[in-house]
Amino acid sequence: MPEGLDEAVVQLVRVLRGLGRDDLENRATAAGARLKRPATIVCVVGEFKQGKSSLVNGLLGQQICPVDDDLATSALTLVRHGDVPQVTVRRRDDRGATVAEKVTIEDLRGWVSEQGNPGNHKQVQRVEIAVASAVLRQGLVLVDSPGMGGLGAGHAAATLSFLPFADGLVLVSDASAELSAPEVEFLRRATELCPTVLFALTKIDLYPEWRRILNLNRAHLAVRGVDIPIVAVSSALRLEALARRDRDLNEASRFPELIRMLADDVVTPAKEHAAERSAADVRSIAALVRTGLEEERALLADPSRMKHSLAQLEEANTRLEHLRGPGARWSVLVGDRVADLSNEVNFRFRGGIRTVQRTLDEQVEEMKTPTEWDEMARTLQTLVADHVTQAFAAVEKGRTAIREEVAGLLQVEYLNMPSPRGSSPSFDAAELWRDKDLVSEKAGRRALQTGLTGVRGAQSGVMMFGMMGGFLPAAAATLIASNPVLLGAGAVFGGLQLAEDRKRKVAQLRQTARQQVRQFVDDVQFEVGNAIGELVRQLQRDLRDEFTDRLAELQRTYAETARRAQDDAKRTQDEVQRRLAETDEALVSLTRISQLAGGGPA
Ligand SMILES: Nc1nc2c(ncn2[C@@H]2O[C@H](COP(=O)(O)OP(=O)(O)OP(=O)(O)O)[C@@H](O)[C@H]2O)c(=O)[nH]1
Ligand SMILES: [Mg+2]
Repeated sequence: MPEGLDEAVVQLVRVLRGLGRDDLENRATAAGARLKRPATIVCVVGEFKQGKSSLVNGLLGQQICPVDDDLATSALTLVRHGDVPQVTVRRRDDRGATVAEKVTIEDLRGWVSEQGNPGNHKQVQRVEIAVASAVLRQGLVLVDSPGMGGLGAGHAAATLSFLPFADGLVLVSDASAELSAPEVEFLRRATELCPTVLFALTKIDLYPEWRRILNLNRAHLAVRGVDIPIVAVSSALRLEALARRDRDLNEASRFPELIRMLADDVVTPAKEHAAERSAADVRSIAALVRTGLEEERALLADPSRMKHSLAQLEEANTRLEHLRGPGARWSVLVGDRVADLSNEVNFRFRGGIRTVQRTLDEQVEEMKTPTEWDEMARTLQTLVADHVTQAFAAVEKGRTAIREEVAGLLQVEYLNMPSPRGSSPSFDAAELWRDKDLVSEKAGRRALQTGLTGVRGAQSGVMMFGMMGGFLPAAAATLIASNPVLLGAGAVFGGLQLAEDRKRKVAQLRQTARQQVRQFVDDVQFEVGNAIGELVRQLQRDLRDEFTDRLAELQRTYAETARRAQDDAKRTQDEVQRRLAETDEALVSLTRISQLAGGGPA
């Protein structure tokens, strides 16, 4: 991160205020805010009762998430920093619409726990909590998730499907036993989807043999080639230590080590990423106002060019007016590309799901006893979740590609525009769209292996997650994990009476299984199809807004330069000298700002 970035933002805002550019000032301020608190999403996942919620509480240093010996967490819970504590429950109402309700922290149990909300009959999709906490202050957002036990694969698959959009993952498993094969497999897949994966061995105060378990786990992971940081912690000791303000006990809880790991491996890289984006914003804004000021300065020094220059500015303005209109080529391009993307993603997704269905139908033909169903349901869940992930990842990849293409087109159109001072415009319009390829090294490296490059591109984790979180738990997690179809052989075939005729029984069994598969696949296609449609529409709006805003900034720069030049023409000689000094001073500031923001000398 360029060291003087904070200072660059402050100075830039000052220059912009002097110029009365509130539009750019807002963008610069946003860049500054992003710098202070980039949002970093860390998901805490694991089998039932391993101590996930306790670990989140340990990190927060307070009892926020409900903890219980019995089933506790039943909904995804996002905890972010907020000076005023607040809890928002997002759920579906009776008519299926998503509603957000404010509740108190004391009432939380009634919403996110199995006890207070059995079988999730309140249809909670997600809960968002704001609390004041030191670990969150840097922009960390912790996500507590329901246990993925029992028929684990479904939930695991659903969790994996939103991992490309998280910055970090902590898998929690307690020291009572070694990691199970599914846990190891989950970790292996997670490392392909998420830039930072940690393993936390919990409850070490409870199991004196935890070191042995730790070593066994290390060996299991090594065998599968999973190379991730491991930390052993005790949430019980942590809370005790904080209550007693006992430093040694806090060390013994090993939470300081976990917090350090999160800071070094998740928060710092995310911060660097955010800083790069902010720096790019700062440089592009500085370059834009510099163009206007240089033009004004040139006219102050040589008023004879005024007429020609004003004509050029006017013409550029008219062209930009057209570029901002709905008929502009880039705007049509956005529409076309987004439509193509939507078709392609839907086509692939449907194709993929059809293949899954065929595979399952074949397996059903071989099925002889209800017990085989559990394994098949797991396969079904995993394969479907894979396709869901791929579909969303493809949309995100598409977003990056379209954005680049539009930026390229606009750059060409811009270069064809008349310039007040010569044959081609004097500044690099591409700078305006510069922040495209900012996939951080580490994220890029891992994501590459699964072809997910670009997914995390210009979007921040929280934005993505907000988007995904809005419907993924509904469309994928709920569907994939708790669909009645997949609740196991007992639930599905419980009604199947032992028939005298074994042949008839097997036929009936297969018939039921086929129906279940079809029903599930139809539901997923419907829900996910809708979600993709929604996402794509949003994407189109975002792209249009972004480019329209940039064009508006450019247009305003030209318009104001023309206006200022006309005002300057009426000045006395003294005033001209003063204005020259002012513009020179502003130009010097801008050079300094660009340098502080990591740009070379202007
Ligand atoms: N002694 C001890 N007990 C712990 C520790 N962490 C969790 N527990 C206990 O383990 C039980 C489960 O803890 P939770 O934090 O609710 O576990 P969870 O993984 O969130 O559970 P679900 O959300 O239901 O899957 C509770 O009784 C906790 O008190 C620990 O570090 N030490
Ligand atoms: Mg829990």
